[in-house]
Amino acid sequence: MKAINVIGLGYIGLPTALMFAKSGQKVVGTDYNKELVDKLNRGELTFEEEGIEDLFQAARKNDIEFTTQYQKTDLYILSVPTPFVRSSKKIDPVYVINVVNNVLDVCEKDAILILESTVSPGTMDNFVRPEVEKRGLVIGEDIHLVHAPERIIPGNMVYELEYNSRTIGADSMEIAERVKELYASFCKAEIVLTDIRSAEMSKVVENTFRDINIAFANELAQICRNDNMDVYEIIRIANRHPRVNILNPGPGVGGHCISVDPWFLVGDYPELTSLIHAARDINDAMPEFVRKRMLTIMKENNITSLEKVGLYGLAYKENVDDVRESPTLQLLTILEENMNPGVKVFDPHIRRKMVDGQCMDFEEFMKDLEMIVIMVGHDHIKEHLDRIKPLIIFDTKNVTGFDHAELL
Ligand code: SAJ
Repeated sequence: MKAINVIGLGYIGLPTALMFAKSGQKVVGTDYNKELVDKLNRGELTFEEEGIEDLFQAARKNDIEFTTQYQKTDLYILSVPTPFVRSSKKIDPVYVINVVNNVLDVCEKDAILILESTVSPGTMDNFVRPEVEKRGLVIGEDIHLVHAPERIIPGNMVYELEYNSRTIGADSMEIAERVKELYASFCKAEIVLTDIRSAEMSKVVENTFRDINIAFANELAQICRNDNMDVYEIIRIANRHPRVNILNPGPGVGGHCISVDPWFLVGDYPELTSLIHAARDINDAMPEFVRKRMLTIMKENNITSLEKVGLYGLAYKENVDDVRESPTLQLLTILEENMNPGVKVFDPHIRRKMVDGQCMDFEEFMKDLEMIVIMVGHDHIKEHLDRIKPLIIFDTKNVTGFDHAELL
């Protein structure tokens, strides 16, 4: 059996590689980060995720190895970062282009190259096909291009790998069917076949849909705050309507997906994306809304120094150890710009020191604290409600249920 070479062993590539190995495929995981590869080869995981330990053990019992080298084989899965350029809002395809070229250097004739990373619609046509054609290779004969965007949510990735429906975009149905069969080795849900552009667009649309809906909840929170209405009560009631399902307001939208992907559409279609752009702006402005609200609550309670205030949560959302685009980091940046740092920070899932004022221990964080701002609703804080009850609480995630807690 030939190996599947999974390129990029991050939040998506690693669980995907493990799932293929668990299901009996021969897998080689490649990453340019030697430290990460060495760690995986020692049997150590690189991030926290529900169920990933068991998956790792099951995969290691089968045929999987980790290396910095690309393999000569006939099947590649690419899962690399796809950031956006802040000034233009367009995708920066540099990682995709690099790994595609590294694959083209070694792959067998007739190999299938599956791109799992989320990309702006048109990336395959505009950036990947030219790299292949530059080499005189014929797409559909020498190499086959496929886009199979991932859909798994951090916090529930292992379950969703098996039970989420998937999309396979390919130039020919024959290749799409072959790739479908491959993913069906572990994916128990429907696998939909389409063309590459539709697969690219539908993935970006899914995350944009969620961003817009979160923005709606965040805008409602601001309207309600302005006139002293309870946004949570209003959403709870509105959601009893059979066709209404409003999401939860929060301190901002973090992570590397929802806060990034809608920009691809804004960057490529600036004249056609006023709603999408407005939603991004609303969500991006939430850390500033939290800062102002935090200062108001401090004033009302005669707290004069930020040193008596603690931000709980650095991760971008509950029960993960990923801080990319985290609302807390955004809030800290604004606090620094306003020349008033000194605030304490704690996150039980972040075990490396990342910011000034960060406590590595909950007790140290709680010492002399007068006010806590809950930025992330980790299970940990729900288990320590008695400890924080005596404090002034600003609960941006509405997780405490205390009458005296201030909400967004
Ligand atoms: N958030 C809110 N209110 C909500 C829901 C979320 O403020 O009601 C915030 C979260 O706190 C977080 C951010 O939004 O800061 C994003 O969190 P998320 O849980 O909504 O999504 P991600 O970014 O972890 O994962 C998303 C998922 N996409 C969709 O649900 C459409 C996931 O399925 C994708 O695979 C993933 O993006 C991805 O990799 O693209």
